[in-house]
Amino acid sequence: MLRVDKKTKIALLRMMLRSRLFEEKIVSVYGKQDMKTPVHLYIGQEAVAAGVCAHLRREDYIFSTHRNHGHYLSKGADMSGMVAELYGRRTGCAKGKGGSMHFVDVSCGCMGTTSIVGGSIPLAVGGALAAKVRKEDRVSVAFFGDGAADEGVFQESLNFAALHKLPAVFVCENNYYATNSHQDARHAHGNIAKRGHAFGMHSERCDGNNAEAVYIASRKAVNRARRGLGPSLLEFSTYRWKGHVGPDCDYMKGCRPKEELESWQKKCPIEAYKKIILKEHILDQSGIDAICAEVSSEIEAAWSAALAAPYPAAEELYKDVYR
Ligand SMILES: Cc1ncc(C[n+]2csc(CCOP(=O)(O)OP(=O)(O)O)c2C)c(N)n1
Ligand SMILES: [Mg+2]
Repeated sequence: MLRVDKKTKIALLRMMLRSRLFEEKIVSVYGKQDMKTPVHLYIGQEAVAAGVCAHLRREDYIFSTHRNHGHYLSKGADMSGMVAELYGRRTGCAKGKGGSMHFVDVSCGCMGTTSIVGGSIPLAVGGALAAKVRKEDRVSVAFFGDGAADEGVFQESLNFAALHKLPAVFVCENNYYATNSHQDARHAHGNIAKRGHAFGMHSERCDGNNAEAVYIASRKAVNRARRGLGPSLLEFSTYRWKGHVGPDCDYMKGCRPKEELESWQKKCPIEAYKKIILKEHILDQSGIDAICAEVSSEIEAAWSAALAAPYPAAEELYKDVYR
């Protein structure tokens, strides 16, 4: 395995902690019911966003899904704009009119998210095609779930990107469920990465709860895209801890076995990585605590600013929206 340097290790841990603590804050306040947007939480999957986005430059594009918070934070989107959007405030990244599923921050390549399952995939292909046509040095990444691999547009997009050798990276986060439907009930073959081989594309499947494994697989895919070698398909095996939507766990509703959730919680990407960081003497416990404290104050500041911000004015209701 290629080595990961010390600075990158700390950056990966910080990124994962930002996603985790941000969403734990959502969980802690959601019951107050003043955050009206539905939220699809990413808790448990943080290593994927951190490991992929660690290779992306500000001008690279990402296109994301309903489960987007970790992707946006890892790509460098402004946290205050995200929190304000969750509360429907005018200072939100979509001016308070989109909510969690419609984050956008074009200034850092966060090109938008779509709640249409599979929608991020052709959009990222469009971003990659634009970069190629305009001769811009940009990589375009599509994040999507195993459920999106059910859609015909997934196959069509892989084919088009491979045919035109586009600088795209397809990142499938296989958390084994599309809402409450297990992959075994939907896919004739469980290996999604293999579908990339049908289009002659570099494809890899790896442990999505291992931040460094994600980092190393993504490095190859992003470098290939930058060097004009065409697109890659990466499948990361992972698991979401919360229900499909909302702050609660869903095993008590019979959506999946409690033991399954517990076995994945034992493989927490953040706890596993903290152990490595400590074992390799990259940081000691006080160093890790200091990162948590910094991230927590960033979160508190973003929350205070959002709650103090105004709602959009009534006369802005139809501005910036399609109707
Ligand atoms: C085209 C389309 N079909 C169905 C839905 C309803 N829906 C929303 S999320 C979801 C499951 C998506 O599963 P997956 O792609 O694996 O992402 P995950 O929620 O696991 O992150 C479904 C079926 C939708 N939004 N769009
Ligand atoms: Mg899924």
